[in-house]
Amino acid sequence: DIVPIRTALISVSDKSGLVEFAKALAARGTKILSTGGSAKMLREAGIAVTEVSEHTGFPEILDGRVKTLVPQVHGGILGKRHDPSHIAQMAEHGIAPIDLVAVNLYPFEATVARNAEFDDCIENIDIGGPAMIRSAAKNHEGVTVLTEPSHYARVLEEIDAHGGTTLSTRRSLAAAAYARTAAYDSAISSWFAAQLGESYPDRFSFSGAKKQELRYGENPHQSAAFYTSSPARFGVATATQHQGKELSYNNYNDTDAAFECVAEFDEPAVVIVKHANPCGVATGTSTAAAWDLALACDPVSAFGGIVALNRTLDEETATKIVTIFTEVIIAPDATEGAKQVLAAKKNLRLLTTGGVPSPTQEGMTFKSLAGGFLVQNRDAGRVTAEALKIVTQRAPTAAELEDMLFAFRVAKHVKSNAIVYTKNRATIGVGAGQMNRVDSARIAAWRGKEAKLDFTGCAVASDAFFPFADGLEAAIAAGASCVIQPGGSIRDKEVIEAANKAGIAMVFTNMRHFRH
Ligand code: 93A
Repeated sequence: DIVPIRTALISVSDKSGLVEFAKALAARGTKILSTGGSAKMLREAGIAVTEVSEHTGFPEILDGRVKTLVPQVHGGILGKRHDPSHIAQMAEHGIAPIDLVAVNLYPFEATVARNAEFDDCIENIDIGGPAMIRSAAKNHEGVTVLTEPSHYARVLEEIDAHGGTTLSTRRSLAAAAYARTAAYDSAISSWFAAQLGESYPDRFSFSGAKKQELRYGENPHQSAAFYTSSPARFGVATATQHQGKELSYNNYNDTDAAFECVAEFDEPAVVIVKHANPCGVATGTSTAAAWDLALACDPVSAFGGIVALNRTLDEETATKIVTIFTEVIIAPDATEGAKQVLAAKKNLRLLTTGGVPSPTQEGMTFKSLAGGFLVQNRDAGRVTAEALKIVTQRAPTAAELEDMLFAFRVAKHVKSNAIVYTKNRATIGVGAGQMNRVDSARIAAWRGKEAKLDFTGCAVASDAFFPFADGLEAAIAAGASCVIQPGGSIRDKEVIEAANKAGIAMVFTNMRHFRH
């Protein structure tokens, strides 16, 4: 099953390693066919090369849009090497076999990443390249296909060892080839959907570039990797790591949750996350002030947590954070002073993202199921003061309104059932991931009171409506004076009556934020 490489077709946009590879092939007696730019580079390096246009007798036309889309190329790649009829037809039409195809594609993803104009992106959609890659991969029985520079050394080693490539290598390269063209087309379709101004779950296709192989997954016996996808969003995908060991799967998940939550706030804010749930969120006049309040919410859980800031990490805040064991700090940027403070903590990881993402940016999220995955638009919903409907006899004060909106924004980032108590734009109790709302209301208050926090006159947010009055009553018993919740339960009347009876203010958002 060894196939010697007599003729190779080289057409690459990423020209790294190209000259060395072609030189090595030529030295082993391979005839090299190549397209315009690739041929020019090889010729300048003193390598004997035949232009594809010369080989086919057909010039590159339409500004290079048609270079290799001709029968001499595709017939040469696709013809079966051991089929007498194919051999006869190739001879009849003067088509010579091509044994190796080294093609990498127009840099569509990189063009999108640099925010190029629409027409520029369109021009960078490669047609001939994927066609050759797919042809060569289909006919891997007789053809070797290389789709990235890292494949060059592997193939050369095999040629030296066996005088050609083995079937198992050709099959493995064919699989890599189809993975590449699939990812390429997905990148194009995702970009196209985004150009239309909306994201469409009904035509979702995942395209990701592997950013990092992870040490393991959620548990040590699972393997894992981090893929990034477009369009870009400030966060773990754009982050630069300044110190500490590699982030793990769980670190990435938690760090993402923390940064997405902190991005909700306009004023300086700090979020501390444990197991993808915030255990302390606060805003303040500075991030240092916000840190104190966020930590006070639940200092027990904050141990070994992930800290996110929506401002540049400064020295004062860094000095405070390092007093407790912290896994990761993520911020748009960090001052030199802050970096120096963290440098003493070798295991603490610092990530800077270059910016804060917009909470209302469109995008997709997905969740895997056995045998498939669910796709939806990301929760870009954002309740404003104007959208609130006061449903109780007592109207909230301006300060209560502010606190309620803050609480509801936090609740959006807490696993359901979510109940969030806040005071002065800082959380004082977070109830997450319970199977009923009344337990969430009780647990959050119990936790806050363990931390010696005063609940009198606090605000409470619920991510979804109270199905019964009991959850609300638990919040009132804890000390809440105002409540923000979506409303919409068939028992809303009972719930409103319980609020009126206690003399508290309640507003409906008409938007819920489940996060399961
Ligand atoms: O414009 S294309 O879609 N039409 C083609 O016929 C074609 N043939 C090769 N793009 C085509 N290519 C691509 O050109 C290759 O995939 C490669 O990325 C690039 C190499 O061009 P050059 O050798 O001129 O730099």
